[in-house]
Amino acid sequence: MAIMQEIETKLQKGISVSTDEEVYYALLELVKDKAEKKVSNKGKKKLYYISAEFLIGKLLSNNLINLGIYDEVKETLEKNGKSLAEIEEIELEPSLGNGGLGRLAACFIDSIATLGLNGDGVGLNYHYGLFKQVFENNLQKETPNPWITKESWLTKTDITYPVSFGGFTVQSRLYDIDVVGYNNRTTKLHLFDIESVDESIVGDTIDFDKDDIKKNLTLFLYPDDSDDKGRLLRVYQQYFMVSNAARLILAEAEAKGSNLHDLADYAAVQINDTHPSMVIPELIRLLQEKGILMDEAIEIVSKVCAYTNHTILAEALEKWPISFLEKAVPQLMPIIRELDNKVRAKVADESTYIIKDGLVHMAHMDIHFGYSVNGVAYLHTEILKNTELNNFYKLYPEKFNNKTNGITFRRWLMSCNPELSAYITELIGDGWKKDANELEKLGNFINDDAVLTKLVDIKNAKKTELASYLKKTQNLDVPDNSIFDIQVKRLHEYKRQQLNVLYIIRKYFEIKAGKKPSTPITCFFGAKAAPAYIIAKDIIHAILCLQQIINNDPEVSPYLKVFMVENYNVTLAEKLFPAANISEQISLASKEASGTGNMKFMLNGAITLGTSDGANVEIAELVGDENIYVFGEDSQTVIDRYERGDYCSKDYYDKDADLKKAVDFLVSDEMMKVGSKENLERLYNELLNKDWFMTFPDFEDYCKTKEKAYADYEDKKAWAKKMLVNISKAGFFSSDRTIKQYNDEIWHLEA
Ligand code: GLG
Repeated sequence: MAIMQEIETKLQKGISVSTDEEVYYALLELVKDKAEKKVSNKGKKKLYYISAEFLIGKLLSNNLINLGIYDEVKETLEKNGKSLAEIEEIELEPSLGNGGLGRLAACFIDSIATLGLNGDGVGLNYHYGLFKQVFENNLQKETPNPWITKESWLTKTDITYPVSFGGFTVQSRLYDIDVVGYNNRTTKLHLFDIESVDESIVGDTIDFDKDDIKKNLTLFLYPDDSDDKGRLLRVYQQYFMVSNAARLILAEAEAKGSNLHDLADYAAVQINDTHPSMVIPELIRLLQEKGILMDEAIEIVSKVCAYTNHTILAEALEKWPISFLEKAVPQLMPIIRELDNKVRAKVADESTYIIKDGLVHMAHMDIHFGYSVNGVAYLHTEILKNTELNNFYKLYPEKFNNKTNGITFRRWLMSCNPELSAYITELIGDGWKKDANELEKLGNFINDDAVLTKLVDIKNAKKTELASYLKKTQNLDVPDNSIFDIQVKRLHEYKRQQLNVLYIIRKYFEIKAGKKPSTPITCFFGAKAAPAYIIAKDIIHAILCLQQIINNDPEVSPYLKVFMVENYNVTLAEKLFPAANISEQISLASKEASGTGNMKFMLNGAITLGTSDGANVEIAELVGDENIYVFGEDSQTVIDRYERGDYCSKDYYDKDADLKKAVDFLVSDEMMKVGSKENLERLYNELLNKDWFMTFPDFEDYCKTKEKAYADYEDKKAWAKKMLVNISKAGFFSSDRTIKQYNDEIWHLEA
């Protein structure tokens, strides 16, 4: 049947006489039908990618692309006076993740499906995603972010398990989302929920009663964990997730003929950061219930579970008080104690014990009782081996391995930048869609002026598109003839949005003093700060104040503008990456495990301005010095300075007049006029007395390197060559490559 007819059958009327909303729901159903009919890999061994977050973003376009019907649907709609872009606006984004870790999980299931591997995602069906960010008085406010409408991508299944907590039991329910691979198979995202969740306890804010677990268990993604109740709820969520996962794993293995002693032939579990770590003791517990003795159960599980570390920041390595686990999941504590005893019996190094000072160290359990430990970029894995987890590396060198992150090119090029995608295909054919390394063929056009011009044209068109989208949705007046310099990622001090802020202030003074840039500059930020992260919110405040001051200053605004886009999410990301000229990747060296935004920018022809951190290091190696702007101290220098503990930000402030002027501006009369004294003073004091993420030592080099990038931008042709090289070398960062490596080296599934 022609697509037109299929859509109209769903609508039971003509497309042209239907509303956008009706067409959206018709397309949703159509895609779900088609996805259901695709076969999935039914091989013996299956991967379970367990993750507290799957930041899937809107699914309509991506699914249409992967089903191979995107163009046809788009044209059909156009013929009937409809625009796919507008219909997409109806879809609510499932913001089921905070940032990179959650988005990575979403890219991974896309690649698992595309490669036709037998693997599913397992997580939670949060009724509200990460909060919606609203700006009021130049401050971030958090409001609830619902995404489930009566028809959605979720399909209710009959799978349900009783899950017991200390003192009560809940009944779970599994909902599935079909994940369509590119022109290939499908796989499932399994999201567990309970039916007693009560959305009516949510008002206009994200505060809610955290006591009644039956009503709030899956209500929100990561509730505010600044207080004990929020942290405790997180333990309930995590156990609920892994207990369901463990039951599903055992049931599916048994259904395929496993006697459970051979579980490792049927299942591999990837533990995405420590949030799902309790799956280890839970699997052991369930195996015991099925009659397997403790020692053997431990051995079985140790051959099934593998752990991915995503950060070296201490606060993100979860350590739960024993009292929390005793209250929420008392049935696990004897098992965790037994695991700890086993470690104590064989290992002398106390720093690796699971239970220490009343805390259960989740990562320690993963490393001792998992068969693989991986970092997410070359540098990150080296730091884990040589510094952060060195004590574990000495015990189990064979367990450690690197899997440099990747992104799905279906969403991050084909879907978000169809113009560039089509042009690439025109030049080199469409083999790159299945084998991203073929992008290298673009290198043949490095001296082809027509190609270089066209790349710039496409970039300019995407800039105009972003500008009009931001006008329409956020009423921002973005000059599209300027350099688009973009920093989008979660707000965190280690990512150093504050360093970018200090540069902008310096530039503002420079322009005021008469030194005007040849091409105007537009600095974009997009970031949510965790609701309880005070300094991060102060940084947002400073950016919004600067935006107000600079954009309204007639002397400066023709040359420099600042925009903090509201509610940065996957949907906005898809508009920002294609429009960027400069990609800001300025984390303190050693602190960003990988980054994945850096890859999305590169793939869309933005040039990286970054430190030698995370995957930036690999980007630099691939594109060469000419095609990236690297600045700042290297990771070893930073690690050594932390080790010495002698960093004093004030020394830098006293020595560098420009830096001093920029820092002082934070508490100037101009800023106080538009901002809040409390927030601005706190940020000022933090930088001057602490600056834990060492922005000051990198300030000078950052400014110098950024000026060099802006100056280079003036040579249009030379810049276009840099763009071409970046795109052509991005193939390595396809998540298809990453997933293939996970499979070849960790999971060993049959394709
Ligand atoms: C982490 C890290 C990022 C990394 C991402 C995916 O901070 O550097 O790219 O995981 O591995 N918590 C995160 O988002």
